Amino acid sequence: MPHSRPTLRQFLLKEYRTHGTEKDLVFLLEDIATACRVISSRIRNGSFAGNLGSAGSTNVQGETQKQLDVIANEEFESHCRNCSRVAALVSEEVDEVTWIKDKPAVGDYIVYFDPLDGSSNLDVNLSVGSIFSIVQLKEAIDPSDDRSVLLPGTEQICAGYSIYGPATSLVITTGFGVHGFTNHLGTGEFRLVSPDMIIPEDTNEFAINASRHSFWDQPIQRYFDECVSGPEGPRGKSFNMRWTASMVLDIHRILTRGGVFLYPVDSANSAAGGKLRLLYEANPMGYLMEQAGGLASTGRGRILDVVPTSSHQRVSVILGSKNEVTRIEEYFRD
Ligand code: AHM
Ligand code: MG
Repeated sequence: MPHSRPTLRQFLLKEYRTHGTEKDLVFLLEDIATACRVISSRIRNGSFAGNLGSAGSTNVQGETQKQLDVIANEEFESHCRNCSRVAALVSEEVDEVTWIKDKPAVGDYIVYFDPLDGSSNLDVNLSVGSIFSIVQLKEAIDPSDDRSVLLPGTEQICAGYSIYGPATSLVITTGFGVHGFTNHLGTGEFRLVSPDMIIPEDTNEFAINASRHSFWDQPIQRYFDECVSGPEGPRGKSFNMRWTASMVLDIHRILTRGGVFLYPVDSANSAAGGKLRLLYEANPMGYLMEQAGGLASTGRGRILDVVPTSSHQRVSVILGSKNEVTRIEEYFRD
């Protein structure tokens, strides 16, 4: 019965009482949840509203923006602005930092987000999602300098994602485990369905875009080749492979049943630094992975320790079940 499951508000107020989660963070998370509900509805009705196609513009990464990329960005931004503690927004879809406060102070929040991840899947009616990360300022920063928002993933106090799939889900951490909610259509509430999500340490499933095999570094080729060599190969077992081209979905599957996700730097994307963005894709997913007992690595070190040098910086991403990520890191050391 849906009513036996705590709503997002009930859950967050419990976190406020037991862990001292700030009230303003509770309000901000509720506003983000509302943005996700609205984005979900806009996507479901996209064909009727005629907004599934291209927006006719490109973002700072040089990618063609979908109309729904732009719509999702507007929804995220307007709902985050409700919170009086939000000092700045960093979005995949906006070149510059969006400064909201002219005097960002200690305790204020910066929200980093990818409003519509995997949007190339929209035209073929496959699931997409939103990813977000929240950092709390430990000191006042200068809003005239966009580099002020370049803080490492270790500074995150909250991260999460939403999935617009058969159901609309919201998965969050505020540093006390990872918790999954599903939007209940009857009440309109996000309700807790997966408390304390934990990633199995071992797995026989991996996710990678195998069409890039010829571009990969040797450690990634070795890992992949061993996984597909079956019970007679060095791993002594069969592996399954899944790739949705939507990071939120691949990560959600891994959080649910284990696995490892790889989007490494390779010879074809190294000039850009990789494919996935550090501040609003790798860091939030890395934080969630660690909170669920998994690992998040570049192959050569912890993702959360990477010191950012630009807002839209890309990074090598390997995350998921602990023993697989550790193995891949060993291959890099070899
Ligand atoms: P996006 O933020 O522009 O949608 O790009 C990120 C997406 C990830 O969701 C996904 O893992 C990856 O790009 C897919 O890349 P590829 O098309 O190379 O498979
Ligand atoms: Mg993305």
